[in-house]
Order: sequence, then C-alpha cells, then structure tokens
Amino acid sequence: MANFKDKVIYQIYVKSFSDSNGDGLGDLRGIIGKLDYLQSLGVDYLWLTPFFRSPMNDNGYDVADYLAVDPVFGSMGDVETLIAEAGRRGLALMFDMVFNHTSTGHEWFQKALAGDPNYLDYYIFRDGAPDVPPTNWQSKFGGSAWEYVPHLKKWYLHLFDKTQADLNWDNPAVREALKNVIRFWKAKGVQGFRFDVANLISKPALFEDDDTGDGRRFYTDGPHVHEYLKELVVDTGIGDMVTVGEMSSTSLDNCIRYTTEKELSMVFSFHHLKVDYKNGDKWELQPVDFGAFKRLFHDWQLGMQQAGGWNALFLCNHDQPRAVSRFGDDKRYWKQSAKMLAACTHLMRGTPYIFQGEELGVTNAGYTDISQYRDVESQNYYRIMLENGKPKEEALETLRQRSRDNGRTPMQWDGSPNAGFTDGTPWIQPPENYRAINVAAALQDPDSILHFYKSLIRLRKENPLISDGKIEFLYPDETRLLAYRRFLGAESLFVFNNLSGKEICLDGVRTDSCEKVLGNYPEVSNREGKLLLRPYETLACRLDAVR
Ligand code: TEU
Repeated sequence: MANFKDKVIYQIYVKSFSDSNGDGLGDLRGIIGKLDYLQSLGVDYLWLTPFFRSPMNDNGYDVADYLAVDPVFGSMGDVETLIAEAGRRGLALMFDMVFNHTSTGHEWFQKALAGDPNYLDYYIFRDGAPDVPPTNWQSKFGGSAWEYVPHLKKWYLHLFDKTQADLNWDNPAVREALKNVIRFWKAKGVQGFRFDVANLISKPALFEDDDTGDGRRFYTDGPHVHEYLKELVVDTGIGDMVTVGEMSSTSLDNCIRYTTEKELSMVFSFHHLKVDYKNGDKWELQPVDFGAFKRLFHDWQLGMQQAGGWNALFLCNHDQPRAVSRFGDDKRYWKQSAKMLAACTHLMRGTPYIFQGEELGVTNAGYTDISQYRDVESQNYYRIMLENGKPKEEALETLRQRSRDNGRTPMQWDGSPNAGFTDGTPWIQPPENYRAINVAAALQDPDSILHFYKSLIRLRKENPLISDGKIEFLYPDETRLLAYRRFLGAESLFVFNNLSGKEICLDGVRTDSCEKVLGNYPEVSNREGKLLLRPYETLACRLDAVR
C-alpha cells in the first residue's frame, strides 16, 4: 500500500474553485492556473469533485457518463494537462467515483427506460401499483426513495435525488462496468480515488418497510459491501493507491474492516459532524454538544488505532457548513478558532483533508433569501420545512446554519469583485466578508490562518510522531478541552485545544517544562506556573509530564 500516513489531501470543489473562461463556473483550466498556489501549501493529493458529464441536478454527483468531461468544466485534453502539470509540481490527482447511483440521464438508465431487460437489471426496479411504493424508505434529499415509471409499471430506487438512480451491484455486469471506469482513469495517470457513499452500494435481498426509521438500517454497510469493495480494488489493481470511502451513517466495526481488509486506505465517517443535530435531524437546530464531539473523536481514534485501521481527518467538505462558523467563533475569535480547529484535527492520528477555503478561515455564506441558495437538498428541505409549518424566518435560519451551499461558495482569491473567482457572474455568491478573507490578504499577513496551515503540513512531514505515532486522550471530563498526547518511541507531543471562548487553567501542567512546538498565541501563558489556555487556544508542546 502507498504510504498515506504522512500525506495531506486538498479537496477542490471544481465548480467553485476558479473560473478560467468567465462563464461563472469553475473549471479544469482554472485549477491548472492555481497549481502553484496548491504546491506552495505543501499538500500531496488533490481530490477533485466530479467533473464528468452530468445534467448537474446534484452538481455533478449525478453522472451521465463516467468517461467524459462535462463541457462546462473543460475537455479530456484539459484533464491530461492537469495531471501532467500537477505531476510536475509533485501533486497527485484523486478523482471522485460516484458508483452508488448514476444520473437518470446515463445511457444505461435510458436503455432501462426503453425496456431493455439487461439494463433494467443495472438498477433496482420493482413492480407495483402507481400509488404504493415498494417500501416506505425516504430519500436522503427528502420525500420517498422510490420513483414510479408509468410506462414500465415499475418503481426504481433512488436514495438521493430522483434523477440519481441506485445501481444494482448484485449484477456482475454492473460491477464490471464500474471497474472499467477505474481502469480508464488509472490509465490516464490518476493516483487516488474517493468513493462516494461507498457503504450504501449493497442493498438487501428483500425490501421491507422500516417501522423505526427511513430505511437506512437495511442498506447501510449492506450485506455484500466488503466483498464488492475488495473485488473492485483487487480487479482494478488500485490496492497500492490512496483510496478513501465516504461512509454514510456507518459503524466503527465496519470502518475497521474497510481499512484493514485491503478494501480502502481510509474512511470518512460523519458522526462527529452531527453533534449539532437535534435528535439526529439535520434540519432541527441545537447548539454543538462538545461533550459528544470529544467522545466521538476519542472512540474513533482509539478504536481505529487498536485495530490498525485508519481515519480521514476532516471538519469541512462540500456537504458541510464551514467549521469556523460551526465549532469556532467566526466573529470575535475568527483567527484563533480557525487555527485551533485546524491543529486539533491535523495532529490526530489519520490523514488530514483541507477543503478549499478552509485554509483561509472562510465562513458560512450568510445568505438571507432562498433565491441565493442553489443546492437541491436545501431547496427541497426549505419547502418541506414550510410545509411542516415552520415559520419562514426559522426555515431560513436553519438553512443559514445547515445548507450545503455554505461550503460551496466561490474560492476567495482576492478582494476584487466576486473574490477573483470569475470575471463573469458567479453561479453562487461569495460571503460578503471575502474582501477581508482571501488568499491575497492571507499571503500578506505573516500571522494568517494560511501560514498556520503551511506550518501544520510541514510539521507532519518533519515528524514521524505525527504521521505514525500513537494517540491517547487527556482530561476526559473537561468538555470544552480536547487534549491528547501523540507518542512514538521515547518521543511525545502534547496537544491542548480550548474549544471555548473562556480561559481554562490546567492544574496538572506546569509551564516551566513546556516547550512550544506550534500554537495560535505568541507565547505560552501561565497562572501561578500552571498552563493557562486562552480563548480557542491551541498549543502543541513537549512537556515532562501531565499529572
Ligand atoms: O454525500 C452523501 C451523503 O449522504 C451526505 O453528504 C448527504 O448529502 C448530506 O449529509 C445530507 O444531509 C455524497 C456527496 O458528497 C454529495 O455531495 C452528494 O450529493 C451525495 O453523495 C449523492 O451523490
């Protein structure tokens, strides 16, 4: 297996990264133009969200042709140039494989609709009357997970939008067709893959109603998922590449298996990003439960370590609100909290991911009107919230905090109109604070979040302790303090993260023995010789001991 422990992966949301031709949408040539910036960060892999041919109902996660580049993003020639130019700068490419479903615009689905039995078996069709779906399962984007096709007198399953039809992985022809997609991109020089909702691909043999939930317990980490992933990896020869699976509502036990049984290098799990969901419902607001946040890191870090598994470390992606607005304080302690959240995740055991703009401390979008949102999930749930009687202001506040569009705003390159993302009209607006928060400004400021990220990345490269060391957690009962020790051989690094805007004094830590390695305040502070953590302080240091 490739060494992925000392690597840092940078996620590019292609549609919002850089627009080279003024049509308001990011594109591949835009990325090529920013490779020097990415190289200067020190990252190793670039994960690109899907840029394949698509009707774009879910921004490219509805793929109509896995082997073609959507013209809005560029051409196959651009992909080849990108791979070559990136390679010249020591950057490898990781492409996003959306294999749980295809767009209903895909040729396979169109043939199924035309009644071709071979292609009907590529998807999950069930006979039935027009008013009774086969099960009561709910789509993750709201509404029934089944759509009726009158002329076929059949329903098809879609766990996401109704234009994203779930593939039937039990059909060997489907698995073979998907392997060919991997082989195609591998031959182009792609060196890593991300698998979208990789743990939802294996559906149960029998479809039944879910009396207690939305159906996910029947297909999450489904019956043949481990077998199918292993087969895909072995048959395409990507076992020595960096691979990551997105695991929706998964379990620790399954993630141990995904990463220890030659399936994937690492996994994304999301439990730590649901700690502000009231009763597990994304559309019901509640303040962050930092106790749960801490506990989840504790359990996953130690659980994976004990079994030899491996985590992807992240707080942001294109489906999540911005971490600094969510877990930090994007007003009073914007800079401190963005740096603290970065250090807190990057110094744990696993491979860190940076989502475009995170390295600048980009905040949530701050939209005030429904017309500013673009995401299909946000549109659907806005309607559902209003239908359920939520007042408009409350529904808008919920979107302000929860919408995926918070993570999809244009990359903030400079303070010029549209943040330097496009010369045209951007498909989605940047947050208003882009005039202060942008790459150009961050490069000028020696104390910027951007420079802090560079230091963090460098630290990982220089210290096997960070990439390979073990972890143990300290201060289990201090809810707003996430503290841990990394260790390898005789060496130790202590990391203290204050998850609050209040001071915390640590009785057990004497500062006279403390040697700072990295932090977000100029000097280590103490009260009567004991370590004093200021608001949102992060401190990585060498110490004799913690009592
Ligand atoms: O996301 C999968 C997923 O289950 C969640 O991100 C989900 O969309 C969200 O939490 C619901 O609140 C992946 C992709 O990352 C996402 O962009 C796609 O829309 C989705 O799969 C379908 O392909």
